[in-house]
Amino acid sequence: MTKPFGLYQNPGWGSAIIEAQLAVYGLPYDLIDAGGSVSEAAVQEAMRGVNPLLQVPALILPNGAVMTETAAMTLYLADIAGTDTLVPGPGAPERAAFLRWLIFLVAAVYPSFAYGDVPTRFVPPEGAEAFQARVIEHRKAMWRVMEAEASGPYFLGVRFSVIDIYLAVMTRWRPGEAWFQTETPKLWAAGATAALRPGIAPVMARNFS
Ligand SMILES: N[C@@H](CCC(=O)N[C@@H](CS)C(=O)NCC(=O)O)C(=O)O
Repeated sequence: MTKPFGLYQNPGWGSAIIEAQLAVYGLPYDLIDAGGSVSEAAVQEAMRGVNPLLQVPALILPNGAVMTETAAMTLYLADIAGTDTLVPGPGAPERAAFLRWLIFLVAAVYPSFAYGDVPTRFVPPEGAEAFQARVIEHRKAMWRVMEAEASGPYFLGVRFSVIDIYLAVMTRWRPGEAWFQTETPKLWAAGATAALRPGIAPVMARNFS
C-alpha cells in the first residue's frame, strides 16, 4: 500500500490549498493538527523542527522528506499525480500566465499575511495598528492587479487551475468575502466556482464551516 502524505494543517489556513489538491488527485494523505485552534504558541510548537519559518502548511512526503511552500508543493504534486488537471503543462497556452500568477500569489500576496497578521513581529507595538492597515491596503492593491488580469469563468479563462483553488481559500481571508464580492468580482467568482467542484467542495466545507 502507498504510504500517505502527511499534511500539517489548520482549518481555514493555507493548508486548505494543498488539502484540496491532494483530494482532487486522489492521493492518500493524513491531516496533522498544527495547533491553530489553540494559540500562536501552539502552532510554533507544532511546526518546530518541521518548518524553520514555523509556518503552515508543511507536507511530509511518503519517503519522510519535508516540503514547505505551497507553490513548490503544487508543482510537485502535479508531477506525482502525472496529470495537468490543476497545473497547465509545459506546452499549454496558459502555462506562462499560470506560472506568473502562481508566483505572484505566493511571493507578493501571501507574505502580506505574515506582515499583517502579527505586525508586532515587524514594528513596535505603538506602530502596529497603522502598519497593519497599510499592509491590508497594499494587499487590496495587489488583488486589484490580479482582478485586472482575470478572465472568466476561472482566472485563466475556461481553463480551471490551481490558481482558482488559491482564490477559493484566500478570498475567505482579510479584507474579507464582502470586499472581494464588491471590489474584485472576477476573483471572487473564480474562487467560488472552484469551491463547488468535486473533490474541492468537501475540503472547503471541512475548512470553512
Ligand atoms: N510562503 C508560504 C506561506 C505560508 C504562510 O504564510 N502560512 C501562514 C498560515 S496561512 C502561517 O503559517 N502563518 C503563521 C506565521 O507566519 O507565523 C507558503 O506558500 O506555504
